[in-house]
Amino acid sequence: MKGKFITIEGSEGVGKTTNINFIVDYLTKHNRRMIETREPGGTAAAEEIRNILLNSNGELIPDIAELLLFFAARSLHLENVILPALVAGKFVICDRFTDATIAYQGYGRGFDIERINNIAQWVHADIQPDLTILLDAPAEIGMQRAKKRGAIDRMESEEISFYERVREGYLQLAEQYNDRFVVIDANQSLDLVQKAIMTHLEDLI
Ligand code: T5A
Repeated sequence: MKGKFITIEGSEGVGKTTNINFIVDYLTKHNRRMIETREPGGTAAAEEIRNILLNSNGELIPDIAELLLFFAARSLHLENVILPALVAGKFVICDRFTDATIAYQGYGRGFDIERINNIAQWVHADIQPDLTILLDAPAEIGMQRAKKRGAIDRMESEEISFYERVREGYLQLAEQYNDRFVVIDANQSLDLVQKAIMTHLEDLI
């Protein structure tokens, strides 16, 4: 792969969208070719799956269906968007990837992590991000920010303890894969968050 795969992770409302815009501006200023994309989503069909996952119109989505839908969307996204961009030498800036499945469906819902890793291996073999930026903040803070921003979706409607487990899961992943993860305190001013992100981008480019 000639390109670089950068993922941005964190629980609800930690500032992923805000900081992805910052990353895109930074790379544009440095004349890097890139695509900006997100999970679940990133292709027409994967965006339809996103709609099902985030707004199920009251229909119960069993946890197993949720897990498999995230991976189905990921498979579409990888084959049709991420891999072609990486092969073409572009930076891929992606809002969430498989770490989110481990944090949300593994630590949050309680699925066996080994089982999730097996599906991940099946769906994307050895494809891993080159850099994963984990924006970390207490679940309470992130939920307050997300609620202030507007209506909440199905995945934002859990008890606070769910997002605390998700945060814990992300921190465990960051420790386990410390070769590609950087953890940034998202509970500080946006200016400081972006200074920290910039340091890591400088290293990467
Ligand atoms: N999911 C996803 C799974 O369960 N499994 C999976 O495998 C995958 C891929 C996707 C949902 O699906 C789940 C996780 C999610 O629940 P999403 O599109 O990723 O959803 O959306 P959210 O995580 O819900 O992202 P949000 O858009 O809610 O939050 P962001 O993008 O993290 O936050 P952002 O940038 O919109 O900021 C929120 C507010 O905070 C302010 C911003 O201005 C904004 O108003 N803010 C700050 N305020 C003060 N200080 C700072 N440092 C700030 N940074 C941002």
